[in-house]
Amino acid sequence: MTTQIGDQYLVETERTDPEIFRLIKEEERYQVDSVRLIPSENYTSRAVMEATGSVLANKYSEGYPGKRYYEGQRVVDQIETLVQDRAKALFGVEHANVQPYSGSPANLAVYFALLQPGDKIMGLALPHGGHLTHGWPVSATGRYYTAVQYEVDPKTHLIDYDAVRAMAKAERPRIIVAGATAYPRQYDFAKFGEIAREVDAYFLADISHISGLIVAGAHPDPAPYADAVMTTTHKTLRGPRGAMIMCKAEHAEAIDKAVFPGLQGGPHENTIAGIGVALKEAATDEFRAYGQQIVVNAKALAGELKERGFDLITGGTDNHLILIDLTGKKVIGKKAAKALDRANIVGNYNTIPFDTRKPFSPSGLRIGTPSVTTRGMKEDEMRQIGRWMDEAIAAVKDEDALDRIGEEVRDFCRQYPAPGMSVS
Ligand code: DSN
Repeated sequence: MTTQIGDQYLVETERTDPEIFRLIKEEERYQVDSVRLIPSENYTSRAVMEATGSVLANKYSEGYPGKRYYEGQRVVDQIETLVQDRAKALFGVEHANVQPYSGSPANLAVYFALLQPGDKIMGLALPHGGHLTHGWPVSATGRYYTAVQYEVDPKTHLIDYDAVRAMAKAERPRIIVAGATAYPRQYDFAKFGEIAREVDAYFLADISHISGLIVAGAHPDPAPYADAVMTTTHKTLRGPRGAMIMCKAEHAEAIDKAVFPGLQGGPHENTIAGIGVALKEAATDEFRAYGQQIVVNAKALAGELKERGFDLITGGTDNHLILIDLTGKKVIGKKAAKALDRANIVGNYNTIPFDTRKPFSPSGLRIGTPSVTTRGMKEDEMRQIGRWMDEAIAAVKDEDALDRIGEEVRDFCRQYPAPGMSVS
């Protein structure tokens, strides 16, 4: 493991804390040498990492630009305003709050802003691809609000908009949430907006997984229909770990008050600066091509897996994500995920709709193409990855075979630079 010439990254960490340095470098090596298929992960640019690790980590800035509770904000105010402006321009929204620490607190902030405790949230059920914070019972969002959960269609595994409409009419939720963590198809945001208006509910679009695709024009945009749009910033958008809430001007004050002082203290201005750098990158033609290629790659990988007899939920994908039902392969999701990891292919075990197994050992495997696309891999590489996945899952108990595949995968990965990484 060597540090490249001119690379000052972690030099001081190496000197003062060799243990942490060694572990970070080990993780860096792992990220370079593996095919990373977790659909919610990515590689940020070095510029994003630098901004996130900058002197801005030294600041406390409770409040908002022009209205802070601390002095010393003459520079920070300019940074946060610039990042807000970039978010508004990129997503075509009237207001952007760039302070949420991550997606879960951001969703909670939306509910805190727009609902009263006990009001009804209607979101996609977690085992059907939804998120904990869309009202699942173990989440605060399911404890402090009343939650009803729609499901996907039992046969097609697609969102059934007639069923969503019927549930909305019967349940009269105060807010309807669209968005998921394991749904491989596009959302009809116009229809969600229409249904929400029919029952006088707010509409929250949680675009965390797909915000980079939306920016790239590879997925329809919810902004014209939604009261609030929440995205994490580290998935397809390729920024640091954080989140943003975007909304119509009429909700701006309520959203801002909900984030601070409602739920959070001082914003992480270093992360906000990193988000700003990512938003600038996302406004380029290069990023547009990247977002389109994520989907092309997901389709290519899905095609290869289908040819090899894998059963894909909904039969394929039209976004960045593939959900595999491994029942027919007679391997449980967790065993497959662990075997793949040994072979340097990293995905995650996941429930599938109507899973008969428990969430900690479900029938499915969730993969996606944002990270491999960032490394410049295209359709041929996706087909190769599909072949290795098939081999590794067939060899689930054969450690020697998995290690041999792992070596091939490592050699392959080293041909594709991982942004921001300094190991060589
Ligand atoms: N944990 C994220 C994911 O992996 O999809 C969602 O919060």
